[in-house]
Formats: sequence, structure tokens, C-alpha cells
Amino acid sequence: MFNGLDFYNLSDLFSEEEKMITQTVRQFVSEQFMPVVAGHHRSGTFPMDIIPRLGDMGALGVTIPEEYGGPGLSYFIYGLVMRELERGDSGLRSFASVQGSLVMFPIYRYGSEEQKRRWLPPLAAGEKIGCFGLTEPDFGSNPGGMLTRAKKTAGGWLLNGSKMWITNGSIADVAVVWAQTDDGVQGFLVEKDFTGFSAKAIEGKFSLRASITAELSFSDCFVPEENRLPGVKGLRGPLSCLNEARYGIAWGVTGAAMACYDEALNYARERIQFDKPIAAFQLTQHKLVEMVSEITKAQTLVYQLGRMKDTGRAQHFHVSLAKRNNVAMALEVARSARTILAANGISDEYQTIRHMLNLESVLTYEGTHEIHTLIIGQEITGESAFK
Ligand code: TGC
Ligand code: FAD
Repeated sequence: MFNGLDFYNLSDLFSEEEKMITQTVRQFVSEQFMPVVAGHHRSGTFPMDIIPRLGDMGALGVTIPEEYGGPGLSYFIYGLVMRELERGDSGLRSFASVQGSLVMFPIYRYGSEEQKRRWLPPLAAGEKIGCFGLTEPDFGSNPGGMLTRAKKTAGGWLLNGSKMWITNGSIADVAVVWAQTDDGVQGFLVEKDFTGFSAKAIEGKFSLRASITAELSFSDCFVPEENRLPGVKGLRGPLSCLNEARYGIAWGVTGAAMACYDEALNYARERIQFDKPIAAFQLTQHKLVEMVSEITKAQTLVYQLGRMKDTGRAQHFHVSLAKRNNVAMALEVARSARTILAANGISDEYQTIRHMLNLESVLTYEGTHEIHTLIIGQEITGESAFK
């Protein structure tokens, strides 16, 4: 039966390669991740054994060229991969976003040849894990105010400060850490066994439970000069990485929304009340139609954004519009799907509540909904309303 997951047949416009990769990742998620995700969500753990399998599939650093261990595919395919991963769980997509866009991208774009050769192949294979430290306890939306400082010393740098809410922080082999220096913000590759570096997992999360989030601390942590990213100075370094990850999120959340809509539609067809399937009630149909309309619009948005990104025409504010719109859309879809499932909608026997809770984090990270409003506002008015 027609289920509306691709209401406008956008997949007709995909190449054979795009269709094939979508199918491969979808099957992987359904066979290897779905059976374990609820357990990890309950225990607040990430399925570590899946990481090399993500690497084998080419899901880590999708656009990184083959000479550095990546599959060297298009941004459009990167988007499709993120969509299929987040159909499983935002935490699974987060893992791939951080590894690919926030760790491999800065090393590829701003790293030395030696840094690229050393880190990119094992990160692509999922043999090593990376994290990205920008946010601090007192500087989230305003990373330019960061207090973490790197001071030049003989042969390298002394790092002091802390980073907060860092995905994969306590399981990472290498952290891309952004710190203030006398010469502006710079990026450093901090290795897990460096003296003066520690990472502590954050407990008590009600969202993104199947994803590890940590606080990083640096106390006179010595970082050798060869671990500084030589290719960028200033806040545009970390912000340029965010453009990559936000792009993946804009695609990814369409997957979370599709999963919730699909579950609600199936439930509505089967659940009988007042001697009818609840899908027969006009109010339920209205909810489902709103969902399918919003998902379809969001899909068309990232479809065009993906083509723009692959032809070098996507700017940061285009990405902000898609991240802002699609995350809010996915959260609304999840909340509405939850009402269709009613009491069952609060149980992890169904996936909707997990997606709904996850999406609260996605609304906040990589630039809050409000920050993206102001980025777009600045672009169209020429006025900055941040400060
Ligand atoms: P502003 O003065 O506007 O800009 C400073 C410099 O940066 C340049 N720039 C950008 N460059 C590339 N891409 C962008 N998107 C850029 N936005 C700005 C700008 O041109 C300037 O360059 P230059 O060379 O002239 O110096 O900076 P501001 O301090 O006013 O801040 C602007 C603002 C608020 C938009 C920015 O700071 C921001 O985006 N804040 C949100 C912070 C954020 O998104 N943090 C995310 C942390 S990472 C994360 O959440 C990972 S979640 C991972 C997961 O699990 O998936
Ligand atoms: P704040 O900046 O304190 O904002 C509080 C509120 O004020 C928000 O509603 C915000 O929109 C609003 N606000 C702030 N400034 C303005 C303004 N100028 N105008 C209007 N409203 C404003 N960070 C990393 O560096 N690496 C990671 O891997 C990472 N992973 C994360 C994983 C999770 C699960 C979560 C929840 C967060 C993660 N983050 C990470 C941090 C995330 O990027 C920040 O939480 C986010 O940027 C917002 O910062 P904040 O929480 O300090 O909120």
C-alpha cells in the first residue's frame, strides 16, 4: 500500500548509485542496529561493535577522498546516509556526523599531510574514534567567548580549560579541540593519553541516551606543535566544520520523522477504537496528513540543498534554513505521532518516544533553533541581532 514516505517520488530523481547506497544503509540499520537500540537507550550506552561496521560501509567521512581512506562520495550521498542512520536513532547519526564532519573534515581541510595520513584512514575505518570540542560550560551559542586557552611553550602548547557536552568525548582516541591563542582561535589534536587531559561521561540525560556525551578537561596539557591544525586561524575554523555537520543533520532528521510517521500510520491502521481503526477518524487523518506534508517539504528542501552543496553553491545560511526547518518539523512530527500511539507512545516498545526525546537535543546542538533564526535573519536583513 502507498505509505507516503516518498510522497513526491523524489527517489525517481536519484541516480542508481544513490538508490543502491540508500538501500544498503537502510538494510544495515534495520538488521544490525534496530534489534539493539532500545537496550542501549535504556542503559545509556552506544553499540561500540557497530563502529567498524559503519566504517566498512563507508558511512564515516562519506565525502573524504579514497586516498585518505574515505569513499570519496558526493554530499548528496552523505545526506542520504545520514537520513538512513537517523531513521534508526539520532545517536547513530550523531556518531557519524561527529566522526565525519567534525573530526575528519577539519583534519582533511586544515590538517598537515602527516596529520591526514596518520588519522584519516583509521577514523574512516572506525578503528579510531574522534570528538569535537567547541562548547564550554559558559559558552554554548557564543563560542567566540571561549575561555580554553593554548599558550605557546617549547615544542608545542599548554592547554587549559574545559569543554562541555562533547559527543563521543569519553570514548574518543583523538579530540579536535578549539582554543583561544594569542593569534586567535586555533584547533589542536589532543590524544586521549596526553598528560593533563581527562574526559568524564555526563550522566542523567533524558535525550540521546544511546550516544555518549562527555566533559573534557585540560590542565597544563602539553600538545606538541605537530598536533596543531596548521591550516586555519579564527572562529571560522570551527564554524566551517559546523556547516558540514548541520547539513547532515538537516537530512538526518527527515529520517527520524519518517520513522515516527511510519510507525504512527501503521498503528493507526491497526488500532481499533469505537469499532473502527483510528485511521478512519478525521482528526487522526489530519495529523497524518500534516506529517506527510511537512516531511515531503523537508525532503524537497534537502534534495535541492544537496545538489547545491555538490555544485559549490550552498552557503552557510542555506544550511541554517534546512537545519532549522527540518529539526523543528521532525520534532513536531514525533510529538504528533506520539499522540496517535497514546499510552503505547510513551513506551520504548515503540520507537517514537525515543526519536522525540532525541530530537530535543538535535534542536539545541549544532546551533539552537534561535541561533539559526538569527543567522538567516542576518542574511536577509543585513543586520546582526546576536549581540
Ligand atoms: P562572527 O563574527 O559572525 O564570525 C566569526 C568568523 O567566522 C566566520 N563565520 C563562518 N565561517 C564559516 N561558516 C560559518 N557558518 C560561519 N559563520 C561565521 C565569519 O565570517 C567570521 O570570519 P572572519 O574571518 O571574518 O573572522 O561570529 P560570532 O561570534 O558573532 O558568532 C556567530 C554565531 C552565533 C552564528 C556562531 O558563533 C554560531 O553558529 N553559534 C552556534 C554555536 C554552535 O553551533 N555550536 C555547535 C557546537 S558543536 C555541536 O553542537 C556538535 S553536536 C554533534 C552531534 O552529536 O551531532
Ligand atoms: P545557550 O547558548 O546558553 O543558550 C540558552 C538559550 O538562549 C537557548 O534557547 C538559545 O537559543 C538562547 N540564546 C542564546 N543566545 C541567543 C541570542 N543571541 N539570541 C536569542 N537567543 C539566544 N558541543 C560541542 O562542541 N561538541 C559536541 O560534540 C556537542 N555535542 C552535543 C551533544 C548533546 C547531546 C548536546 C545537548 C549538546 C552538544 N553540544 C556539543 C553542545 C551544543 O552545541 C550546545 O548545547 C549549543 O550550542 C547551545 O549552547 P548552550 O546549551 O550553552 O545554550
